[in-house]
Amino acid sequence: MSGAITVDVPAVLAVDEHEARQLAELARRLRDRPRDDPPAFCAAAAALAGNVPPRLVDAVRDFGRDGRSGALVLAGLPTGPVPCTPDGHDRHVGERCQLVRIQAILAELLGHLIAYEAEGEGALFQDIVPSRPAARTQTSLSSAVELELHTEQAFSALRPDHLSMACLRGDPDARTYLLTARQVTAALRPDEVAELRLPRWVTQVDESFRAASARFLDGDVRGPMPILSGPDDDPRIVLDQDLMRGVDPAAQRLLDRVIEIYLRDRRHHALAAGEVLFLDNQRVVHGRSAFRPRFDGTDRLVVRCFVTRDLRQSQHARDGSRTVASRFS
Ligand SMILES: O=C(O)CCC(=O)C(=O)O
Ligand SMILES: [Fe+2]
Repeated sequence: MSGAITVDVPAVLAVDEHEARQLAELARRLRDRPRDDPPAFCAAAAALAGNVPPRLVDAVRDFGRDGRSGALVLAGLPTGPVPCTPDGHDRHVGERCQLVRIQAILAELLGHLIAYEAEGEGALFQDIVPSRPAARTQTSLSSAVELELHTEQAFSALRPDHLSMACLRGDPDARTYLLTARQVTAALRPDEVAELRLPRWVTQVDESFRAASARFLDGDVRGPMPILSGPDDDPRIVLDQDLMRGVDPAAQRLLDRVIEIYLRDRRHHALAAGEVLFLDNQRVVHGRSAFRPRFDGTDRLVVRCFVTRDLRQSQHARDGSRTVASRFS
């Protein structure tokens, strides 16, 4: 056991009025539309990131350097006018909002925005909204069932380092669940931790990625891979409750044990309007509670984007754009 965890998960930083006004002004200066020319949009966002108030620069950069708390929330940000919540993710209403432009600028402080062909039609910003047909699926559009714990793109070597969710309209019942790798190691015996560091789990490719590509260069089943890796005092975790299986019954039992720890020890945050969450996809696994949408335009409206620390890693898969082609995922 490595002792109690003292860091709040997630850390919440309330932006003051002056900082909020400065960010709103930066968002106004980010005129490009993300879908017209994604690399130009990202370059403009990165240039504006130099003018973010220093306290927020420090918070975002510190989180990027040492993401052990797993998640950071900036609260009290201006949203600008918020459109009606659509009933699917193909309308791309979020990317036009002021809050999402602020999210883009902050994301470019943390690393580099990156998109995936199979996620939201390859757009940098994806509307995460409850959809009636997807209500019971294991996708971000679900609501009637709990979205089980996962690493974003556990199966892919090109998975994002961070993901971000900007909340335009909240739902107090929709709780984003978080469990850090350190919570896992703190709850297990040393021999169990050592076993989690062995390559004993295989992971299937997510359904949406399979739909987007006829053939994957890395095949349909990935691994065997370890669940934990990295330094003892700063472990990394890759896990997917839905898509990952142990290579034998003992490995499966250990995976089930981690899921029990998640159900017992997970922290949660219900995103509220004006909040931007950054989540460290190497150090924390996440999920979401079920909630009850009304499908009347007033449901939860969250905009998701992904960040990589090293754009070169995916250069071969992006063809000069910011979108990773599915067959490389
Ligand atoms: O909606 C949430 O809070 C989490 C959804 C999720 O896991 C995702 O979009 O990656
Ligand atoms: Fe997710």
